[in-house]
Amino acid sequence: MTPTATTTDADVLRRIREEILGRRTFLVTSHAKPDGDSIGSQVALAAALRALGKTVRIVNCDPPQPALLSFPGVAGIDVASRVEERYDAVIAVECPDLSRTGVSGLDPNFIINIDHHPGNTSYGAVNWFDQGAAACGEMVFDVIASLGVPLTPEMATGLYVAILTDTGSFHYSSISPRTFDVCRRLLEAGANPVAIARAVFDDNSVGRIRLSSAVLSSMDVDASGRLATLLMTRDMERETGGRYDDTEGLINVPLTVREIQAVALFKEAEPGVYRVSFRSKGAVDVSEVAKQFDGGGHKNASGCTVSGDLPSVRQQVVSRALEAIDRALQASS
Ligand SMILES: [Mn+2]
Repeated sequence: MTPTATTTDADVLRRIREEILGRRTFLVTSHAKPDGDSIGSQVALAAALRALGKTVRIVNCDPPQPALLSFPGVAGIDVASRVEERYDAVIAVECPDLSRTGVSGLDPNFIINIDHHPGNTSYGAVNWFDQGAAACGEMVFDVIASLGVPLTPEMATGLYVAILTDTGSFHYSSISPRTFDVCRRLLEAGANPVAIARAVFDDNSVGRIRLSSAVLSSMDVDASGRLATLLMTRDMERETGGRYDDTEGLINVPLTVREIQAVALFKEAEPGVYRVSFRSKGAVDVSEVAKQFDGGGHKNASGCTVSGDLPSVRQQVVSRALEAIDRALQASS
């Protein structure tokens, strides 16, 4: 089956198609600490390029999360922080800025920039942003369609992983009819949503459960009942045997409480430095909160790094987050 594009950005897609078809060697890359959208989009795109007879290498500065390693193509991703060779084109997915790749040596190449993050700096020779895309996977779907490459189960699986993870299992407001249109076609092309969800989410360890338990026990809810905070310290890691990276998704747990509108998770990166992640519902814009601390992200998912002792870091972040919740409530009343 050859899918047809669902986007209206026909001109830039045509340009991307021409630039790809006219070139032979490609490097595909994405941001540091690649998530499901980065990994799934990259392997699908690489598979489509290979189907056209192109030579493709995927390079990321960090390895994929272990839960993603079982998917086709993922084990073949190279981990490197510098590339020396030249390619006919570098395709960066999910990178608001080229430095976000954490890979040096890319600049001299012809760069195609495909991203759905606000604030993209247009660093490519060709730039396609679609903030309306729920995942880069939706955009890569359109690229593959425009290339006329029939979707294989491998490509469909990668793109489904991208969309499943980047929508928080179909929880975020970025979801549109297009999301489901794309997913429908991915299932038709052989993506198995049950097997994919099990592989992505059922990868627990005892240490992770103990660490999750400690982090959730730290939950504090403000007096209004609308903001929850979570804390994860290096001590908790040591005591439980869980790892810092094991807490992905934990931040979403308090958000399942009807009254809670936003969650802030404070992770102790090193003594006196906290990585703060935010999640929110609907109109509550946590990218605005993160920006006030030189961070960034999406309306419903963002992050920043704040230095200081925990009580003061917590107090600053909580007051800004409560302001964002108030703004959203005022706007809706
Ligand atoms: Mn994404």
